[in-house]
Amino acid sequence: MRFDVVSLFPEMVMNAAGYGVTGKAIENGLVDLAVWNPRDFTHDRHKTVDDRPYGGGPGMVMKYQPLLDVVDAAKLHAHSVRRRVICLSPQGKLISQQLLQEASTSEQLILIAGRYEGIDERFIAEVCDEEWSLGDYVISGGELAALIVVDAVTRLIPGVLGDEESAKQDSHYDGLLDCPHYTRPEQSDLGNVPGVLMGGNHAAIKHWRMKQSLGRTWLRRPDLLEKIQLTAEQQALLSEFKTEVDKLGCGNE
Ligand code: 4GX
Repeated sequence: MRFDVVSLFPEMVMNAAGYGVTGKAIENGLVDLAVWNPRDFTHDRHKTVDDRPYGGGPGMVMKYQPLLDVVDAAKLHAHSVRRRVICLSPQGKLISQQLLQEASTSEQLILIAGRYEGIDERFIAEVCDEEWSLGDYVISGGELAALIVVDAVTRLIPGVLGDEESAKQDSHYDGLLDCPHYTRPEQSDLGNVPGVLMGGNHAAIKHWRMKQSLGRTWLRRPDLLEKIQLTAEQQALLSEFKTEVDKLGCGNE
């Protein structure tokens, strides 16, 4: 996988991606990351990347010419077939694990991180394949959104996560929230670790974790349950969870 991020703040993207899982994946050559600054693709003395909006109003709009040239350069650099140009903006499609899963089969993702009030619409309409959004809130630039895409997609590339930490174990992989996790000490002022996790009965632990995942999803994100088809076993575990909540007023034992 090759990521090409287009940003007026290349160091912000490069630095943040250098940590942890993404940093290791880049180091090991499992993903390539390049950041392109549209300012390097301007032709005027002042390296102008923005201009006043037609029709008036506050703020500035990113000019399309430097962006167009920067995307052409990123395309030439990789000449891949399975390539997508994605603009990050609040007007976009909501980013989900499923959307990222599909994107992870691409060879090259060109991510446009805009600043200011936005980008000349002609660039978005004619050059970008898709527009993606983090959610219904506004941040100051597309860099953090692009970094989230780079991070979440990198986790899905085979070989990036070890077998142990495989993306299959992540919350949202199967459309459910994650189960609770515990580590030492076994007993503390904050409470005790659920007994089943201490017993070494792997089948019982697996069932408990699935029941917790189902239960938490039912309690916190019932909208997610409506999107998936539960197996008969999962339905039984969720019923058990609901009965326990009724009896104990909580779903934790
Ligand atoms: N999910 N922003 C982008 C500038 C902009 C506006 C329109 C292109 C078109 C955001 C989000 C987000 C703020 C980043 C506006 N660029 N990005 N920026 N929510 O709020 O992705």
